[in-house]
Amino acid sequence: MDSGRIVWAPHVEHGFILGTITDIGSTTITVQPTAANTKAITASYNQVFPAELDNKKEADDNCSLMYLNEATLLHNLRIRYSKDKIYTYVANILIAVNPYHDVPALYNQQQVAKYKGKSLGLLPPHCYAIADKTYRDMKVLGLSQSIIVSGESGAGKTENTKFVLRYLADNYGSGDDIDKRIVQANPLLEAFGNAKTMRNNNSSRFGKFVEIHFMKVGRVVGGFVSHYLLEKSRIVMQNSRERNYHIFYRLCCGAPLDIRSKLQLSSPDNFRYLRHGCTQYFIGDKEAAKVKDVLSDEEKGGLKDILLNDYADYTKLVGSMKQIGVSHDDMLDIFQVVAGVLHIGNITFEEGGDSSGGCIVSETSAKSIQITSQLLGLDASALTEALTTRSMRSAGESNTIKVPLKQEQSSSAREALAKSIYSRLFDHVVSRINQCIPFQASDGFIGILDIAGFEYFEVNSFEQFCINYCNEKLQQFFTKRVLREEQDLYAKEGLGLIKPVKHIWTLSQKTLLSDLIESPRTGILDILDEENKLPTSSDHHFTSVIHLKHKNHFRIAIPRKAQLATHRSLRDDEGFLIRHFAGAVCYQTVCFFVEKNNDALHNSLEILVANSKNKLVSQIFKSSQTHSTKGKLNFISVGNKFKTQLGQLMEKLNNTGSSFIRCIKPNLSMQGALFEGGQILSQLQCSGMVSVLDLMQGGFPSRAPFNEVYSMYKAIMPPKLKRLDSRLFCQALFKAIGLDNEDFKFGLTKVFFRPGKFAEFDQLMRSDPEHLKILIKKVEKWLL
Ligand code: AOV
Ligand code: MG
Repeated sequence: MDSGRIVWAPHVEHGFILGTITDIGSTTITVQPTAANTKAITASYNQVFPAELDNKKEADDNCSLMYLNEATLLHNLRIRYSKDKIYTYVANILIAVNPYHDVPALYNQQQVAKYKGKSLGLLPPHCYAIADKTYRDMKVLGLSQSIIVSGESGAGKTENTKFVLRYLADNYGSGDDIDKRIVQANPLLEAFGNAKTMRNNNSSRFGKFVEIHFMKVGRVVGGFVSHYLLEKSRIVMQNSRERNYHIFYRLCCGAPLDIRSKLQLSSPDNFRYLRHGCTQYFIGDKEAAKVKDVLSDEEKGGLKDILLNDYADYTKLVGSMKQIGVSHDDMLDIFQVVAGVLHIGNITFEEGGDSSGGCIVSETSAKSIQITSQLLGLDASALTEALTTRSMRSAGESNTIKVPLKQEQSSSAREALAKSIYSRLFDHVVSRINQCIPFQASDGFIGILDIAGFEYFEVNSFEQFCINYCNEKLQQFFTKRVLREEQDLYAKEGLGLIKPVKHIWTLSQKTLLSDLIESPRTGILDILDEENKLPTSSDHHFTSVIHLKHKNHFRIAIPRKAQLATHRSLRDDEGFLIRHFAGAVCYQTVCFFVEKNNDALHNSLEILVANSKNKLVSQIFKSSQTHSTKGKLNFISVGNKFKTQLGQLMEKLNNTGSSFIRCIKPNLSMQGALFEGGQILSQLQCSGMVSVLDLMQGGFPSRAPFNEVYSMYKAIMPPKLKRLDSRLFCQALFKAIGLDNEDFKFGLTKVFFRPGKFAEFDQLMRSDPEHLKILIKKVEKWLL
């Protein structure tokens, strides 16, 4: 890189900005930005990247740019985004930038039809193209396929998942009910598993893998949904600008009067589990008009969808349930349990006043005990007892004694009960959906994984630990597959065995997973389980054990003050820091890390609900197996269950062909046409896209089809050369001008370049007229 060259220099807000090199030091480069009134930027060598000569140039596939680096990738996305071209490829990986407004032209029926049967790359990049590729691969190779959709909250994973499902059902459906059912399962899943958060008005609070199964003839026969890690804390508590799961508001605001009165439902303001969160919801036409008038424009911005939909969505939900084949009675049974959960939340406790230190149910919530018991098929006094006492078996004695609970213990028993019922109800809803899309036999499937990407918040707890653990596994898989794809492409193009490999970070990921997280006994998951089983478990003790067992591991550290964005600094036994592939994350353990790993209710509650007279309630509790540990709480490990599920998922992924959709959130304010370069760049880094570029650098990352090269330069070439077909044209040209054989390779359809060599070649071709004349002479001579 010489002085005067146009480059991309790092910039916090925009990611990179364009400028000219003004000074080259021993370790740094100084760049004067092209934009007026902008100060010079001095950055280290590896932060400054060569820019394309034509900075308006965009490419469907980043690999056809002359310079393949994170800056040109970001810029390509930026230009395309401004034209509503939200999809872009990097080789076979699809990047999707959330447009935050409807782009009907992208998803209409003509588009669905257009992509059918077309090879990747023939048409503009699209999730339909990926869907069709997986379908054709499944048929031709006889191998099931998976599509892994990832990205941070609000990036568009769920929307893209739905587009893909609908595409497959529309183009390759059996034409009967089953296609519609697979598509209609989504509103049901979203009603129970999605909520408004600060990042996304319709945020999925669970992960899912949806399989569509096909017969040999290539028609849909059925489907299967697996789900992961529903966020349970939301059921009892939400941030003041977030909401609980949609279903609660839909029932309170949208259900017809007879259902609402049967379930004793009224305005969300009357329920403790709803009123602490964001209280805006849609009640009905008249009330909605009122709410809309009261809200400021800013508030309306974020809430518009929600305001308009709560009421209507109830009707849509009922329609979906009917369409997938859930009977009216089954639906009411489910709604009854949802209402029961809301009423549990209204049970409050106060000090008992006697010497036992125990508490009693507050007088004001006596009615809530009644309603809850009635809705959930429980005996009111048994419920009261189970919430205010705990059965203990003292050592050496066979009979159990009742120990009174303190007020806060009863409150936490109540929250545990609500969370447990709702999360098991969610399991039930998913299995109900699976019953509605059954299949006897299948010859293969396409599975779509919609799961939250890497998370890094101010305070990170068990939930982030699980999701980042999962992303660590997916990233490892991603790397492996991208490498393989590169090698496959080279083989297909006849280039022979080339290793585009940088093995280093695949290896270090492996050690993170196998040493730190998954290993038996010493891995974090097992240390955590051991802690849960102790008679007096504590977050502090758990944290100390982790630091003790992994003292010298380079991937883990004691969180130092400077590394924390938290409000207060952490002590050594209050957290641990893990260096993930996407960056270091500090996990704070003192926010119920250990408790969150336990899925079991205490014994009395467990027995109570398992014997409920409400069939659905007893059914959802019968299926779970708890194992009691001496005198202590029952324990069901959330972490190890997730590890097992993840293991099964990885096995499925390993046995299928795979495609990747990387979703990108363009800005934090959820609005269209706003491209915040800095934070998009960090998403590209976290999603492993930047590493993919690095990885490709080891091979031949820039590639251009022969006919592209032909049309780029034919105008300046002698007629003789122009008569050759495009491949021969390229060969003649390259040989004649004496390019170094190491710098490029000829495939069957494309020429492949070493990093930066395509650009050098292009510069050569476009250099001054005198030089060009010499070049043409050379070519003519060679042709003779
Ligand atoms: P997510 O699944 O990635 O977040 P969503 O798929 O729910 O994100 O997208 C968030 C919102 O962005 C949607 O509700 C739409 O309003 C909008 N959106 C996304 N993609 C498109 C698109 N292709 N066209 C139009 N609008 C779009 V989370 O579930 O929070 O991680 O947990
Ligand atoms: Mg989602």
